[in-house]
Amino acid sequence: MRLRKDKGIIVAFDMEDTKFALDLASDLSGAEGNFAIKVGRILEMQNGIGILSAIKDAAGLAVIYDGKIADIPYISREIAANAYDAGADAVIVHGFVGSDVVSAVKDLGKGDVIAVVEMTHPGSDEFIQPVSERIAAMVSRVGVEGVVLPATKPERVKSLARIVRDAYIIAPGIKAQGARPGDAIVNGADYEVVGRAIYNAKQPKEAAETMYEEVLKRLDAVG
Ligand code: NUP
Repeated sequence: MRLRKDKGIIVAFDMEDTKFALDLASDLSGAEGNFAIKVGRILEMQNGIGILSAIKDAAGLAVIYDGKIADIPYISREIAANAYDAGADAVIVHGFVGSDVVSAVKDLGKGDVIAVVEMTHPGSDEFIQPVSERIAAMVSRVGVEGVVLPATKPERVKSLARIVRDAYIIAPGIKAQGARPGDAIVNGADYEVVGRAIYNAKQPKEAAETMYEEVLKRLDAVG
């Protein structure tokens, strides 16, 4: 299952409770909206990489493995191969490690590659932000399917979106990290990534649906 270049919400699964994760995955299969799921290291650590196919089967949605791969090409490729073989439709790899790493993962040809271009936290401005235009140009040259840009810095989404063009843009940082739903999408992102604001909500499925509606409303408002 491939992610389309489309507007939607990627629900970040960073909880530790596997049963809760699987229940939320099956709830999301019937949710109104365009959703995908991103599984991070925390949930993987509780279960092993087999959690990817379990979540995918329960949700029937595209699943992204957010291992933020940042090793030498050989190791990065092996990590990515394990994730794809376990059911990941896409893997997230850091761009700052260089074109040989991103190409090694891309050359597997097993699924989408999503490259981190710039991050959401303030510390990203220290070392990554000064070179993120170059990272964006490099990952575009390699031909990744997707990129991560920071919803917490909407003006960066806007300017980096011009560089990445064909790749779909996924943007974390909504609510728990301060961005408002829609901040990234109105500036050119395709998906907003939301973790805590959904899985810590009293009714997570409804929170996801509301988030999707809010984003579409903001898009409508800007025409
Ligand atoms: O720059 C990034 N910032 C970020 O928060 C790149 C990421 N991949 N993420 C991920 O998005 C982070 O690992 C987490 O899974 C999610 C944000 O979660 P939350 O702040 O909505 O809870």
